[in-house]
Amino acid sequence: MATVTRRISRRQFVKYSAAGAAALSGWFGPAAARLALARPRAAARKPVTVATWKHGRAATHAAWDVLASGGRALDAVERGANACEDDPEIRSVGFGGLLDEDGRVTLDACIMAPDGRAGAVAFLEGFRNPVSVARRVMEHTDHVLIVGEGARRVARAFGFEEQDLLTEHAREAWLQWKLGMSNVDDWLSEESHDTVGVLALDADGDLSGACSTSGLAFKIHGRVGDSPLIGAGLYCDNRVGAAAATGKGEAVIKTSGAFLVVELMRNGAAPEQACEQTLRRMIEHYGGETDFQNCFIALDRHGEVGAASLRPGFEYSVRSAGGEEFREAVHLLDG
Ligand code: SD4
Repeated sequence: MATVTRRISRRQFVKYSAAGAAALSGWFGPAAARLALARPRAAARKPVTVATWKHGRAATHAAWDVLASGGRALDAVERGANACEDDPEIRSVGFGGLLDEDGRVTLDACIMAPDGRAGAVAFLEGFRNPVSVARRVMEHTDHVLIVGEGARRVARAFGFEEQDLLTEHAREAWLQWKLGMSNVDDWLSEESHDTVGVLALDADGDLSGACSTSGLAFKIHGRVGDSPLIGAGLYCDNRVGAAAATGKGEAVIKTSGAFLVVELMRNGAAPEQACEQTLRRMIEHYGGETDFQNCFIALDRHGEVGAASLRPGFEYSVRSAGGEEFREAVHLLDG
């Protein structure tokens, strides 16, 4: 096998012009806030659940079973995330998740409850339901985030079954990636956009969220993205709303993505607008130009759902008493 020299990518980002900068800063000014308040709002509803991507359908189905029988949002989001984690065909979450550069499945996840409690695990190996381990961290410790071997110990202590999460598909994809590397390549992870973020509002009006991923495919061993970070990949405030991210985690971390979405909703933005404005902040952070995909879903306390992505192609699944819907999010950039 070829020797791979690892260097971090030195992609250059185009500097934006003074005019562009002025326009970007205008997006966040008072005018934008007034616009947000003036826009007509979609009819609200509860209970309701929303999840990222087409495979979020597995999540919203499982979450809806809980909500429709009067269950709590917290149980709904855990069950929803578990449905994706258990499915080997969903290749960036749980069992069957894509590998890191060393050929290992390492999982990140978090969960947040209506009362503000949160739990998370990162760089977890050998357990297919990291969201449930995160829930144990939340409910049985006074910590928020436990990583690596420590997270494995928590999983073992709570009786989760240890297993090999490697599937043939994931192994083949990793071998292909390895063969395609040369020793003059910069290190680049592949962008796989399959993180599942699940949000739910239950019949009592309580909100919760969960997020689960194997992270970017072929990432550097030990790399952790946004998905287990409260405020980045997920945030939930029962008085306002909840939000989750998918896409390039580094960009989400640098903009405190999910937290910003919720804060914008707190200031009057509708869920879709809050997602859009957060993505604009991300574009601004990257000097006006991005070469990756990022997406947010949001759910406010009235049951209004919204989403937005940097680029086309982000679909998400919504489930309520009105039935099941797939929607394609509005996008800010072409191609
Ligand atoms: C990460 N945000 O680890 C995750 C990857 C992702 O859809 O969302 N994929 O950066």
